[in-house]
Amino acid sequence: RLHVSLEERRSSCKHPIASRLFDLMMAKKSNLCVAADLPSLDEVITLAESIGPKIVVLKIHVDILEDFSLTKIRQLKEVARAHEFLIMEDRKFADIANTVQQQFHGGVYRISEWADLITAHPLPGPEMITHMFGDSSSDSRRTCGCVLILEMSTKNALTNEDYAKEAAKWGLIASDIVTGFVGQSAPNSDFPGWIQFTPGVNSSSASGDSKGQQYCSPAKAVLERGADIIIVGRGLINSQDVVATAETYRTEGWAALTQRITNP
Ligand code: UP6
Repeated sequence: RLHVSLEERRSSCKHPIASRLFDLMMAKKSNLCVAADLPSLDEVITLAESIGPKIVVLKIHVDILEDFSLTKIRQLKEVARAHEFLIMEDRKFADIANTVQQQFHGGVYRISEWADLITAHPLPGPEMITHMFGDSSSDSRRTCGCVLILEMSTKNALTNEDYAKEAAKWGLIASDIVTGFVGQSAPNSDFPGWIQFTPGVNSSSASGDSKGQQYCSPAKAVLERGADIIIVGRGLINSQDVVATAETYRTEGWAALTQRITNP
């Protein structure tokens, strides 16, 4: 995967959302995902309108928004359509299938109605994922891709090498649903169609925050850790000029990805 061209990887992926993401990356010359961890959907929409052209994914946590409504999330969908990026709901599902099904499709948020990508912990086993997305006739199988959390960016995380390796195997079992993974390194058993998302990316000199988060630069994430998509949160949303900062992260991330592919 690491040194294969994006065109070739696109042809080996099994999910329409993964194909769309490869298309967006190539068209926008971007591998930037912004973590819009803001308190309101109004602010998320304003941010998305300004940085939309520079990103391929906007990642949100729907349960931290104080003004959530389906009307506003549809507005965000319109912005995503206009500026061509995907919306990832970072829900980190991790329960028995019967519960997760309800969290994904029901409740106030109705995540499956609008999310292009969701995150899930592999901890409960592969059945959680297959039941959550339903059988082959279910719409969610085509409209939403699952991103498995194989490794976390935090200090002392329990997601060690063995865990990530086992979890990657489960991902392959459900490879028509799993479009990629969140990780800090490339697992041996990944395949070209999978997309690696790496959070904990920040260009500042800080090695992390004061709460266990650990940071590395965009170049290190891509060249040393195997990131295809870099996830940047506070490094961008707290900056004075979010558009200029998005452009800097886009340029650095894309240059590193191009370098990795062309100079293995
Ligand atoms: N995130 C991580 N580490 C993980 C998984 N997810 O930081 O292992 C998510 C966080 C946050 C974003 O939930 O939304 O990525 C990182 O934000 P930051 O750049 O502001 O630290």
